[in-house]
Amino acid sequence: GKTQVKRAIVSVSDKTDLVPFVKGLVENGYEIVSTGGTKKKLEEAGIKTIGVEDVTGFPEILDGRVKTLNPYIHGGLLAKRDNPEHMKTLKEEKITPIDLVCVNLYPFKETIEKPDVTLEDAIENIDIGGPSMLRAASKNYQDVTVVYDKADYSQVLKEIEENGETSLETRMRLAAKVFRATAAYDALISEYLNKQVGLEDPEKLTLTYDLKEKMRYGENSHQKAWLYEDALPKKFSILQAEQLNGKKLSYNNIKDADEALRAISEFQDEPTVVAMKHMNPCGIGRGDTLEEAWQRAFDADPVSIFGGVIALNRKVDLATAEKMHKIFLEIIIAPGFDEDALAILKKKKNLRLLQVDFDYENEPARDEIVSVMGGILKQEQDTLVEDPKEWQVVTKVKPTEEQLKTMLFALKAVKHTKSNAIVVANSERTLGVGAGQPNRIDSAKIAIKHAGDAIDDTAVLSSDAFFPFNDCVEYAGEHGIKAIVQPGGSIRDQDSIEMADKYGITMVFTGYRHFRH
Ligand code: 93A
Repeated sequence: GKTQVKRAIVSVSDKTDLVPFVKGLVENGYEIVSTGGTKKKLEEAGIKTIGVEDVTGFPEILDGRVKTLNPYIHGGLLAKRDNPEHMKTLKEEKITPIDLVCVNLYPFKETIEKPDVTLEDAIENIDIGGPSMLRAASKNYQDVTVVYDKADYSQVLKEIEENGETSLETRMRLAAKVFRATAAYDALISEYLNKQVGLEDPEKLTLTYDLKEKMRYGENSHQKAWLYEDALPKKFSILQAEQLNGKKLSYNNIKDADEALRAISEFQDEPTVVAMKHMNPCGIGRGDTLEEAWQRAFDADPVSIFGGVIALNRKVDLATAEKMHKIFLEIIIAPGFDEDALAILKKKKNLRLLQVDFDYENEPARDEIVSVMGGILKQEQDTLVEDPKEWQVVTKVKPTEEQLKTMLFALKAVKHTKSNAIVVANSERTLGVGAGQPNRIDSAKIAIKHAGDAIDDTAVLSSDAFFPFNDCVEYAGEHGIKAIVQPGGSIRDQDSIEMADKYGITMVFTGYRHFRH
């Protein structure tokens, strides 16, 4: 048969699984060219290789910044084997064709993820020579096999063992994979550098997401689904949570858990518990202790909390755990769990326990992205912090300090409730949540009916958007509400103000709407 020697260049940063692959190449008649660290690794494993400097006739220079950037390498990669002119040139210039490239890149992502990374360190980890070889080999996939992902080592070797070469189809697939990878590599570098110089352009969209997991299914069991993770460092995120117990998170779990985490981040000063259900809070409670906060979140809606996603803003103690253990919950998210609390909660095998680093301060508020048919929408997160000093009192009755504090609490709840959103709350907890109705009065009715007898002089009603008519205020007045907080801005505001005055309600305009759809 034809025993023409083939040539591979091997230059990898991630050297796992490399040795058996290269051994296999050698056994199938390949000679190996390699760079400094790779050469060392292969020779330690008893594989003879040609140093890249012996091919280029040039030493590795500038601390390795220039090792493979050379026509003896790139000529060997880019020459078309069926082009006589190309092959003549190789002969004249004494360039040996290269048939296979095995390269993976300087670990830029891993480098910028280090907490104490310097800019200099990051820049040194921008690979130039590696992507150049990968791209050259990929452009010439007709003749060259490019192996970037170690997951492809076994298939490539198998094809070479069986047929002496890879199939054209495989080479094309590998080439396409490389261009996706090098594009993502560069996109991350650009994103990182833009952040460094504070020149982020929100209108430039770079999507640098890696597949984190193929999920069992999506929103329903007949929908396939995938989870992706952006490449930037993060802490306060469900994707960074340490799972201490329970089954894998499902698609819906991740959405609910993320929403619960966003909601709990609003409450930092006092022990607070958010119970999230189908992307709406069914109960938010606060207290002097976490146990008290839990009890109040539970009392807010003991029916809906069944199967809920719970986020707590303090380390879970035994007393709180014992109470939570009594009911069926999907997920519990907290900054930590006391050992005895964990032991109790772990008795339920399926209960998902997530420990998240509650380092909200240092977490950049990434833009939100949703898809529409044929495109995507991006917006900043609603990170607006309401300030009672900026509010406008529009009624004869003025709010008390206590009412203002409850309004702030109710607004934080309504901000994380699907529009049209109405939340009734007192100083301890939400009393009623009206979510997602296509008209505001129905949301108000749901919230007020749910609150029922719990409505007393301390109860506050909050609305995520203005009242188009005075019917919500009237309904609230009829049911004993004494304080309302809403953005204001309707052409019929005056009707609502007069209605509030009629019932002796104090009403405040914030000036900011908090739709969440
Ligand atoms: O510094 S580089 O951008 N310049 C080059 O010419 C070059 N050639 C290969 N980086 C270069 N490489 C990269 O070196 C490869 O992509 C690979 O990640 C790494 C392997 O180096 P070593 O074999 O010394 O461990």
